[in-house]
Amino acid sequence: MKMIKKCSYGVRIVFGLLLLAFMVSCSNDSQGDYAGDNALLETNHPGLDTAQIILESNDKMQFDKDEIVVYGGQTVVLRLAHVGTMPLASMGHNFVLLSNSISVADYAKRAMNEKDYIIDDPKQTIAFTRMLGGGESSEIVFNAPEIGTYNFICSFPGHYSMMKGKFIVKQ
Ligand SMILES: [Cu+2]
Repeated sequence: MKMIKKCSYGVRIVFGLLLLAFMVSCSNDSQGDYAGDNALLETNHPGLDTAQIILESNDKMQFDKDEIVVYGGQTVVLRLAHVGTMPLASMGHNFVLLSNSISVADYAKRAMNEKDYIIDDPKQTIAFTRMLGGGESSEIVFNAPEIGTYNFICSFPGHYSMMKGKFIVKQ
């Protein structure tokens, strides 16, 4: 009996730790607290292992940057924040980094027919965030692609003509 009691106590500790880990991981994808995270703003100097990028999107169908610069070999931590208030269904935004083998218009047109407006093919899509509604934010981590200039867009139908920019990987 003593053994069983010890076990269930241990199980409770493990469960507690899992719950804690879950809460911590959820807070990374929190809603609306991006203003408080300005401390982790852009750090994209050459020589750093990690580039931290914060990209904002809004209810006017705009990104706040049309150019993002990182350096070859870096790990990119990119946070997309939707600083508007409109819901995902009418003003959803994501960040999609396109491979060089595909044009923005071609990608956006074909993505309209895909689940979550993402073409599920690493040869066409280098990295992407989930689609966000107003007040939400999301972080992704990916390796900088090889040195060159890439396009990024929001692939919500009709948004790419206004919501696009260059993602530049420098030496
Ligand atoms: Cu959008």
